Amino acid sequence: MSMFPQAKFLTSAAEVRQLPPDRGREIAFAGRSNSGKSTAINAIVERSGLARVSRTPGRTQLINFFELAPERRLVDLPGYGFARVPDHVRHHWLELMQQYFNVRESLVGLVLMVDSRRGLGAEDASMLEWILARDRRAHVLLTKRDKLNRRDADRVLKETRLACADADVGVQLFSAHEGSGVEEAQAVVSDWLSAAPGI
Ligand SMILES: Nc1nc2c(ncn2[C@@H]2O[C@H](COP(=O)(O)OP(=O)(O)OP(=O)(O)O)[C@@H](O)[C@H]2O)c(=O)[nH]1
Ligand SMILES: [Mg+2]
Repeated sequence: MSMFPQAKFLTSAAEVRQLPPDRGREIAFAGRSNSGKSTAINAIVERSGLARVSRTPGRTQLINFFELAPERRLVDLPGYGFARVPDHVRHHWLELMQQYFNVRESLVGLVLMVDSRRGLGAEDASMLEWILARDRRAHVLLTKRDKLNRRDADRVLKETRLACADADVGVQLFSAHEGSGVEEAQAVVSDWLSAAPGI
């Protein structure tokens, strides 16, 4: 049985003024296009069709909100790092993200999806800086772990932990396809969301 049996899609926002009421707690999921954000949300919530999984990277330019319980949300942020996106789209993305990170009081932490074959990039590091500058929590999922052998997976885990060593950032391997690391990620989500509603 899912830890979040009441999970459901709440709303999408293309602009900051479309964000749902800023109450309770929410966790943002961010990462490059195709890094596995939507798949990770589905695995953590244990609902395969909740967040849409796309084979066409860069399609989601919306902030998608999922409600796990009253005033408890997961937020699927639009991906970045997609080469063929026009400048005005990239600019809009940057503005939307900075506004979102700046205004959102209910934002308690960021789960950052990083494809384990690529490792942490400059844009990923910026996302971590933004959230840590606001004194919120951060946790990195090294996704698609099933694509790597044991030695390469251990190496990327070690390198990413080292890169995040200055800050209080959790780093773990994750594979939605083989189900590895899902419980660890669920524990982080449930811990960050667990304060009485209304706080
Ligand atoms: N092998 C493997 N593939 C995965 C895993 N997680 C996601 N994928 C694949 O990676 C692709 C992208 O996954 P999404 O979850 O749509 O990624 P996203 O970050 O939400 O992508 P955008 O919303 O387009 O930015 C899909 O083809 C998934 O099936 C995993 O754990 N293992
Ligand atoms: Mg997605």
